[in-house]
Amino acid sequence: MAVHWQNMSHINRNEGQKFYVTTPIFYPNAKLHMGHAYSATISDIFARYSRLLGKDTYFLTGSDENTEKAVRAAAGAGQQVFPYLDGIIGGFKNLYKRLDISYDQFIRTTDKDNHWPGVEAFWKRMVDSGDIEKRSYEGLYCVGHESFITEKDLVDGKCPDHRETPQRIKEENYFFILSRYADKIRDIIASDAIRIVPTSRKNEILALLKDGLEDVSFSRPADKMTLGIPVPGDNTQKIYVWGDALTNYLTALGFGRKDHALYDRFWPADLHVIGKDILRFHAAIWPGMLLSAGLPLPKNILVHGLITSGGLKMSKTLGNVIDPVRLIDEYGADAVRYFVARHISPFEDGDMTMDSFKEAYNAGLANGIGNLVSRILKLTSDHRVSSDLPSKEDVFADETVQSYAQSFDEFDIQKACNHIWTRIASMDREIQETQPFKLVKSADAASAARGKAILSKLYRELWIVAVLLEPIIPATAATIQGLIRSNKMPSAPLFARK
Ligand code: ME8
Repeated sequence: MAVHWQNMSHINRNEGQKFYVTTPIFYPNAKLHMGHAYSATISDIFARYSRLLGKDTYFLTGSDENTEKAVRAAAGAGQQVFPYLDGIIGGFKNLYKRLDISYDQFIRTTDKDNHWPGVEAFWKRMVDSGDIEKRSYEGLYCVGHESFITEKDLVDGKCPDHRETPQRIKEENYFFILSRYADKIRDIIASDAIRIVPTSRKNEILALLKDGLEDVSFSRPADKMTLGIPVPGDNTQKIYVWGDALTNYLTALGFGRKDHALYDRFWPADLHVIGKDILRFHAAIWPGMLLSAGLPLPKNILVHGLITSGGLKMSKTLGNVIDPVRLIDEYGADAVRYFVARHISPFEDGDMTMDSFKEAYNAGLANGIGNLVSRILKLTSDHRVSSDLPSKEDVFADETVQSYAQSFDEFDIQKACNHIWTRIASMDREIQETQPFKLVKSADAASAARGKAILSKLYRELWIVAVLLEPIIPATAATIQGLIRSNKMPSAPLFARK
């Protein structure tokens, strides 16, 4: 592979640039499954990529706790709400640690010091804009959705997602007059002022916006909500889930608090990573809220698909829920990260079974990068061949790396992985075809020199791969970089064959 080193440094060009990436804040009514781990992992990959480019990076995740789901789950577990929440959040953080999720902050919406002031300040801004109105409301309430749903959403009288009959509720609510912003939101999305990726999701939301938007209930009577933030100036009402939850992206940065240095440094978000199930909330309600509050809009929303297992939605009753911790125990964090990055499309639904996981692990890791590292470093260490190693800046200035960088610009992690594994395959092929292991032993000096030159080139090529792997499989990338620097083959295979 031809390598053209240029003086211009991609990394230096990114100095002074910032990148703020968020995951959804997950409900703490059960432990996280593979789907949540997917969102967290791809968000982490974007954060690590941005750091690799030298950008000032902030990565936020958290939990959406002011919900009756959590209260019911605590009761089901025979626990008090707050100890229950602490236990569940401990589990979230444990998974993140095990998966090498390099978040900068974990925001909890029950955090009165860090979250509540910002929600209150945000609410007041919407009130000042005249966009909050108290109304008497009668509707069908789906507990699973934590929202009112319409007759036309129902299938056989039940919510099709939660298979529960909704409750008919009549109550006073504060409404957010979202309908006012429908035209503006449509323009914002059509013009990519907020870029929604992939385009199919952008079109989906544009189609929805064609008919305008309905106003949304943003509070509920305080006596019907165990948890939640009282409406400023009216403690008979509490701010209701989406009005509270979406604001986390700002409150975590100090919005509405005295210390808002992070807000000044990082807002607007560069990337909200979400699943397709919460597209409407992020692409319609959230921009509407920000317009009402007069705050800058996020730049990109990546809407990923849902992970199924054996073609079916993961569900406890079907017994096909994949527990990421179990996978990490058996295969290691990097194997899980590799699988979701390379074998699940970030733009569509993807399937995953224990069998497909094992097959991918053996092909891409054990026989792929793991084998290649042993092969090359065995030869370079035996024959004392090395090469100058390009700095990370120079790696990104290499024109052959541009398609990797471009894939990241398109949020296409899968394509970025394919770039790396194409390089791995072509190095394998080069070894096969040129047989440097024979050449270096040749009595003919010219042949031996040619063998060494090939090994030296492979050594440097392997270094480039190890740099490009950093966001995807960070622990393995660091191990490979260490082995290359000391020119040693691994004492045991990086990924034992299963
Ligand atoms: O919706 N495949 O929380 P939630 C891929 N609290 N991703 C999946 C998935 C699957 N099978 N299942 C879940 C909420 N996810 C709100 C969010 S944000 C201000 C508030 C991921 O716990 C995916 O990111 O139900 C989805 O959007 C999210 O978990 C829903 O998490």
